[in-house]
Amino acid sequence: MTIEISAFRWVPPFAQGYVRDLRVRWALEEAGFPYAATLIGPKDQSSERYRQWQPFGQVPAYKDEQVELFESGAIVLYLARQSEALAPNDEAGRARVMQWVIAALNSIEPFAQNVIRERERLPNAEAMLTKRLECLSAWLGDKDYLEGRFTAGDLIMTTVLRELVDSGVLARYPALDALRQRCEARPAFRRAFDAQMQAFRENAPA
Ligand SMILES: N[C@@H](CCC(=O)N[C@@H](CS)C(=O)NCC(=O)O)C(=O)O
Repeated sequence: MTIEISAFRWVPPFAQGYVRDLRVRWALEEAGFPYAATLIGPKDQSSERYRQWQPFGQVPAYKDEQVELFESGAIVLYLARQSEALAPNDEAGRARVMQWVIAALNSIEPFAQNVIRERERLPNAEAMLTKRLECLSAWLGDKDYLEGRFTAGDLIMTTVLRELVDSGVLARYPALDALRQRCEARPAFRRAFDAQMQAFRENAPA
């Protein structure tokens, strides 16, 4: 299998050793899978070609004969399915590994990033969000769903996008708002929403 990943050609010294392609390189080393790194710079990051591989213009991205992927967590989970060095090969064991990967990325990393952002006076959260939503909207284009058909990716993305409705931010991205509404119109969403609300109705404090 020929594996290619993207990484930066150069970053300032404070970031060296921390760029997120490290996660993928490390997983590949644990698994013993050889790979080649395509080194990119700022021009490549914003090219149409690279955005087809990594919609946010970031590193890392991954490709082999089967798949092109972005998001370090998704790439590591994909590799973990192929190597017992990274996860047990039973369904329950794999699910528990997935939970820790998502816990690191979702329950810990955002808060770590907030602290770092404050300390290093990085662009504020709204500026970052705007940048990401623009990229997400460009990726969606005129498709109905992120992968063309409804998937768990749309499900989770919708639960995030709907948090932005009241702030008015989402209205600035009509295609994303339409995605949200398309997903929220699904009968399964409605049933889930009603079930949650019913519990609240039944248990409202007197
Ligand atoms: N959630 C992404 C984050 C990727 C990411 O933040 N990559 C940074 C390097 S560590 C990057 O490419 N930054 C440049 C940019 O955002 O333009 C992942 O885990 O793959």
